[in-house]
Order: sequence, then C-alpha cells, then structure tokens
Amino acid sequence: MTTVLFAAPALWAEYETELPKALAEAGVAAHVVTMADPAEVDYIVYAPSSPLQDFAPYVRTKAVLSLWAGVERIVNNPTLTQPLCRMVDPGLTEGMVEWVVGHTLRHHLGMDRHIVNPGHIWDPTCPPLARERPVTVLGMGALGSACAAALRGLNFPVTGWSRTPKPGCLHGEAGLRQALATAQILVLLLPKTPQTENILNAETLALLPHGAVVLNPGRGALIDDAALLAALESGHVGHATLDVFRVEPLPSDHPYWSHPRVTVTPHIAADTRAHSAARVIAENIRRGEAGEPFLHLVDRVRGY
Ligand code: NDP
Ligand code: OXD
Repeated sequence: MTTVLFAAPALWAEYETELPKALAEAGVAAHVVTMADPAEVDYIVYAPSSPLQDFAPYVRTKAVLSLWAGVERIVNNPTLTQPLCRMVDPGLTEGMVEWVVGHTLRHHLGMDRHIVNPGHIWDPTCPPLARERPVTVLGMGALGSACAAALRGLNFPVTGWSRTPKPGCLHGEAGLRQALATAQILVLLLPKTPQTENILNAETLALLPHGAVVLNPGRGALIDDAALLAALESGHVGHATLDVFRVEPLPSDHPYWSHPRVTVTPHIAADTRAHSAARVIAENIRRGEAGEPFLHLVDRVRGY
C-alpha cells in the first residue's frame, strides 16, 4: 500500500521518519514516498500549499489527508472526488491555545504599557481580574473549544458561537449579535467559507463594546479589512492582533504593518506537529484499510 506526501520538501525530513513509525504502531504496512505513479497511490497526505491540483489520475486513492486544519484551498477542487479529511492534531491545538491565551493575556493585562515605557511613567493602575473580562470565541470547533476551555480555566467568562446549537454556546444571527455585544476580547476561529467571509464587517464591528480587542488566528477573509481599519481609526476597536491575511505574506505596503494598534504575526499561531499529526494520519489510514469511517471528514457542501 502506498502513501504519498505532497508538501514542502522540508516537511519530508520530519514525516519520512514519523509517518512510517506511526503506521507501524497502528499495525499498518505502508510504503511512504514523495513520488509515485498516481494509479498506484492509496492515500495522499497533502499540504494545501502543494502544487498538486489535479486529483483525477489518483483513481485508486482512498482518501486525501490534509496536513492543515483549514481546507478552503482544496475543498472546492472539482477533480477531488476522494474523501477529504482535515487535520485535527493535538500539537496544533496546543499551539493555538498558547497563541490565543498569550495574546489574550497581553491585552487583558495591558502588558504593552510596561514593556514599552520610554517615559518611565510610574502608573500603578491594576488591570481587572480575568473574571471581569468577557471574551468571545467565534467558532467552537477543535481549536475554538480548546481555547475557550483554557481561557475559562483562567477565569475569563467565555461566550462561544458556532453554526449548530451546542450546550453552553450561542448560534445563529441573534446569537452572533449577543456574542459580539459583550466581547471585550474577540477571538476568530472560524473556517473560511462563503458564510463566514467578511463576518467581521462595519455592522458587526459596531456591535462590539468600545475599545474591544480583535484576535484573528482563523483566516484573513473573515475580516473586512477596510472596516477594521476604520474601526481602529475611530478607536472603537482598541487593538487587532492578526495572524492570517487575505494575501500571505502580508504585502509590505499593507496598512496593517504600520498601524500602531495592529500586531501582525506571520501565520504562526499554530503549526501541525509531525510527531502527533503522523499518529492522526496513521489512524485514518488504519481506518481506511479496515473499512471504518474516517476521522475529521470534511463536509464538501458545508466547506469545512
Ligand atoms: P473546526 O471545523 O473544528 O471548527 C470550526 C468551527 O466554526 C465550528 O464550531 C463550526 O460550527 C464553526 N462554524 C463554521 N461555519 C460557521 C458559520 N457559518 N457560522 C457559525 N459558526 C461556524 O475547525 P478548527 O477549530 O480545527 O479550525 C478553525 C480554523 O482555524 C481553520 O479552519 C483554519 O482556518 C484556522 N487555523 C489557523 C491556524 C493558524 O496557524 N493561524 C492553524 C490552524 C487552523 P459547528 O461546530 O456548528 O460545525
Ligand atoms: C491550518 C493552518 O489550517 O496552518 O492548519 O492555517
């Protein structure tokens, strides 16, 4: 059985050892390669940044296993008729929790005031406690729910919002309005779909409390950039910390780079970690071979 990795060559160094090891642990005999005759390939491990775009010749392939959590670059590919699984990796989740908690604490505690204090101003104002700082997470999936749990563990009152009803979570248009109205810190962890594009626009930004902070480790297209810049200019949004952008790398003349109340991080919020991700991939290959349902199967109509 042949599994082929389509990803940046640098990733091969990690997966060429981790994947065979994980497959052996899962009791699956598979050959892992970076090149193969398409007609001979059983599974494709795929980074959406890979040049592979035509899946039609992969007639025997039982699944395409994405190394990324976000699948917007591949989900509408008309040549992809094979099942598509997205990445849910404990290592990636851990990284996202750390990024979200770190940036939430930065803004909650007002750390910048003390880190950058050229006038040596002695300002003894204490920040409020976390329990007094409502946070909203839009997107309560694998990543959003883990971030919400970690923030709740620090006593932040967290409101979650998702597409479908879930216990303790808001949904729908009215739910979105309610979730935004209290969000002193707003975290975007939605996938990019036609329904979520520009979800943060002039109208929804206006629903946030004055001075709210926006953290976007989801996807750049979730935000109407002009509307966010206008809200930053007016002071309605106090700060935006952005990890993802419509165009990446973010062009050097983009106003986000020079805006004093925008922090740009270069799509590093969370990375798929080969050691743990290889085990997720191996489990899906084991399932495929055993005729069991795949984990983390993408709903192609829903788009995530
Ligand atoms: P999941 O699919 O597990 O979760 C997505 C969540 O978004 C679900 O709660 C889903 O609702 C909700 N959602 C989807 N569409 C809508 C909608 N129209 N209205 C309301 N809620 C909606 O994804 P992950 O948590 O694994 O990942 C989220 C995103 O994070 C990825 O798609 C990717 O874009 C981004 N990401 C960014 C990284 C980075 O380094 N910056 C790294 C990894 C991921 P429901 O639960 O009802 O289905
Ligand atoms: C992902 C990402 O989707 O890195 O996994 O953004």
